[in-house]
Amino acid sequence: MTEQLLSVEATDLKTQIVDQAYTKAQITELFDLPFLELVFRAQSIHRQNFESTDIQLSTLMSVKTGACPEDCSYCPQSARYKTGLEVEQLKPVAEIIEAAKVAKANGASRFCMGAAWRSPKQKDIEHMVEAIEAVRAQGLETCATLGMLSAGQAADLGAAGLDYYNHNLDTSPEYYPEVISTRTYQDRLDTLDHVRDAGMKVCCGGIVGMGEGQVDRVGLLATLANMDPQPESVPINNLVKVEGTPLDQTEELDPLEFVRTIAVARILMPQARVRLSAGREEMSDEMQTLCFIAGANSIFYGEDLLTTGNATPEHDLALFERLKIKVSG
Ligand code: SAM
Ligand code: DTB
Ligand code: SF4
Repeated sequence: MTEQLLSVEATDLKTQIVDQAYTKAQITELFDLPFLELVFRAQSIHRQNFESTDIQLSTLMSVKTGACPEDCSYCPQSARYKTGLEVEQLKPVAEIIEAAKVAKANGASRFCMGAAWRSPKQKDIEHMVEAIEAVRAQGLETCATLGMLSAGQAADLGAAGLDYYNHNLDTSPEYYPEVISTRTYQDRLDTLDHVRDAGMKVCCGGIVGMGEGQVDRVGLLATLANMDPQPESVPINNLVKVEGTPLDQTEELDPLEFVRTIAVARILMPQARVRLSAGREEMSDEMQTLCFIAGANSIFYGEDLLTTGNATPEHDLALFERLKIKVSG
């Protein structure tokens, strides 16, 4: 009897462990569902976890622009590509505070500061600590994306009250070397571990439309969904093609495949804010609406992303009005 009980328990335990890890086969099955079935499932899960009409707004600010030593082949800020970008030094804290005030007045709940660094230096961390404290004092959630972090740097940012750290995996482990050679996938996972250990929330997602296969979108989402805990915030970027970058001639991804990626992300990470991120400027209102139906419930809000344009706030507010979407605090 006890033996039987033990074996049942052991089986249960095994089932639990297996259940926790999403396999790539399971995720591929989701991608392969009829579109309407996939979107229905995503919307159902979305409603179990969020107000169906709620959207969260994050505003980006590039606090240090261009001249980055990394070779990310999608990025206009890499010093290796001639993109005509104007390099800008680290912005003074006062300027960051002013931008945060404007973001808050315009309705954003989170302010995300991005810097074109491989990893910050100690003096950069000290500067960002001051900026984070000041932005928080404005009543905004704070997020930063500053490149790779050591455990100590993550601890300093966490102690300053940084709510979220954004560090994207960008694509699957297999496709990654096609896109970036100057830092490894494992480097990224290590930074994400440091962010978690420092008690901050994780903002981690990727880019689609970089010429990857569906297998790579599956691989990216598998890696994200199998993190324990899962990221609280998952930006899904559609590649913004910038002249001079190696990816500027990449073939457009089928827009419905982009929507599928959002839907699968929502199903796999039911409690995450799935952010419809870069690429919105080129999307129709109807395409964005499909993404919201598929479970996206956050956007980057503001005139610009980091160095490229974004859908305008006026346009976004008009779309929310048409859709009767409510901005959450
Ligand atoms: N330098 C830091 C880093 O890479 O960790 C932080 C800033 S970096 C610009 C933040 C993220 O923006 C990248 O990881 C990438 O996912 C996204 N990104 C950059 N250029 C993009 C583009 N052209 N289209 C879409 N997403 C892009
Ligand atoms: C993220 O996933 N996308 C944002 C933010 N995190 C930092 C950046 C998008 C950048 C798009 C290209 C640019 O404007 O430079
Ligand atoms: Fe540098 Fe970040 Fe751009 Fe890569 S994505 S080139 S690390 S700014």
